[in-house]
Amino acid sequence: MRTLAGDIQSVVVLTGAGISAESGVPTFRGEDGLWRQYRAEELATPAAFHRDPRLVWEWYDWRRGLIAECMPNAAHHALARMEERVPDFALVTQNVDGLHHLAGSRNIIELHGNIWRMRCMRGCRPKWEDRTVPLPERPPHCPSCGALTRPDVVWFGEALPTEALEAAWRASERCHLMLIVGTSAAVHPAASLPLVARQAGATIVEINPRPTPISHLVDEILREPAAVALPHWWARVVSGG
Ligand code: BJW
Ligand code: ZN
Repeated sequence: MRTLAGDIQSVVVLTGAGISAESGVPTFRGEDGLWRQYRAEELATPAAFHRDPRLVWEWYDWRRGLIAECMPNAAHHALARMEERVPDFALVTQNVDGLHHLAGSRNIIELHGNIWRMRCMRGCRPKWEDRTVPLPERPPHCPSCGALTRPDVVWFGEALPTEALEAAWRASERCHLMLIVGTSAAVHPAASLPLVARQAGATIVEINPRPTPISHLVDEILREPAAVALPHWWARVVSGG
């Protein structure tokens, strides 16, 4: 493998739904990715919410219920340990499940928001955390003004939070090593970050049981589940093997 001791001075990890699969969180595009007969692309949109907020909230309420029962797995924990050893470390996640926080990671950049945060559609108050499952009403309404409430996540066609995207972009430009874990790399701009790192000369490692559109540009591929591969890979890197 090309990973050198110097590479682990500056590391970006890009995670997707696959890292939480072994914790029991369904992925979006795998066999378990369908909810009722819907695909993520049909529900995670402003148009879907506008058309049928109750349906969209039923999906989120179902997912919140599932996630509430899930614990971080060995891959989440390995990343928290990695952060302690790497001087310049950023964990860029597309996941909204909060499992990286639970595992103890600190420098987390959430590109697609967080399923436990709510926001008023009128924007009358700052965003707030609400961990109630199941929700007493679907769709829920703003406790201050009574308008519709939405989950503070990023739907298709919506801009990613500027600060998060800029931080992820900068970290990708300067990292020596990018580790890509459990993402289909189908959704942009997150899927462009490996390209940014590659063009800046970083070593790229992919951990995913299946090939993805970015597999051709990586230096090392581990075709194994993250909870197996990630702790082994990290142990190998720190032991210099
Ligand atoms: C395992 C495993 C195990 C299984 N271990 N691995 C450029 C080109 C083409 C299109 C676009 C483009 N730029 C923008 C677009 C449009 C669009 C887009 O990308 N469309 C594509 C689908 C074609 N992007 C957007 O609309 C984005 N917004 C945007 O660009 O705005 C521009 C703008 C600017 C200014 C003003 C206005 C607009 C927004 C994208 C938002 C994505 N949102 C979602 C929902 C979030 C909320 C929620 O959770 O409900 O994010 S969709 C969904 O996909 C979710 C995920 O974060 C995201 C990525 O999915 P992920 O994590 O990769 O999961 P899966 O299921 O796809 O893959 C799992 C992987 O794990 C698989 O590979 C498995 O093999 C693997 N796996 N078990 C390791 N045990
Ligand atoms: Zn309000």
